[in-house]
Amino acid sequence: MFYGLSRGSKDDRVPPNQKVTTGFPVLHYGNVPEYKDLSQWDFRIFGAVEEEKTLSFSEFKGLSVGEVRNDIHCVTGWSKLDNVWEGVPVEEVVKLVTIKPEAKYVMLHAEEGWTTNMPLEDFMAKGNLFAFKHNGEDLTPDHGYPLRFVIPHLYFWKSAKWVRGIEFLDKDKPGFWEKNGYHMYGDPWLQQRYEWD
Ligand SMILES: Nc1nc2c(c(=O)[nH]1)N[C@H]1C(S)=C(S)[C@@H](COP(=O)(O)O)O[C@H]1N2
Ligand SMILES: [Mo]
Repeated sequence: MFYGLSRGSKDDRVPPNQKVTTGFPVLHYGNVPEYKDLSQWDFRIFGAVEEEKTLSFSEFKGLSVGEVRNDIHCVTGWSKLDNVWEGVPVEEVVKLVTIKPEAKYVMLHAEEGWTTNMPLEDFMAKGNLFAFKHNGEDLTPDHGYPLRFVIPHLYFWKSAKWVRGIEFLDKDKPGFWEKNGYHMYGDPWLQQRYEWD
């Protein structure tokens, strides 16, 4: 199991101005998607790639899985320690395409047109995965069922719920919250909460 950026003692595991919670708050913009079944669900890998690729849910489920443990840091000030996520590591998904050399950023696309952006290098970091499960249970609808991204080293808003695609970009572009004043990068240790931080 990969332990992400977890630190030795509890004190240095909690970034400045965060409070540890044992609950699991639900935060998002828009509606929780309802799925009758997953036959209409697909996952698109597109943008700066040699050939775009679309996967059905069963194809995505067939990729090799891994586990990661992380601490969640939400920009609104709560942290939740020791989460275990099970899903497909980023490298397993990315190896299905050939990324063009000009790709330097990634935009993740979720249901209802929700997006979030990050540098390619951060997206590819070891420990990131597309999760089906949290702490041994399938994701609940409000936490991102059937699939959410998990990027342990950035604020939790970059961990797209209901994720449906990866777009590779040559230039950075703001995603949904980033257009609405959140930071383009979002390092919790540097408190990069809003665009002016
Ligand atoms: N698709 C989608 N993913 C999203 C969001 C959203 O509005 N839509 N909000 C983000 C924000 S701001 C946070 S804090 C986390 C919250 O995840 P949780 O509800 O599982 O705690 O999801 C992130 N992922
Ligand atoms: Mo958030």
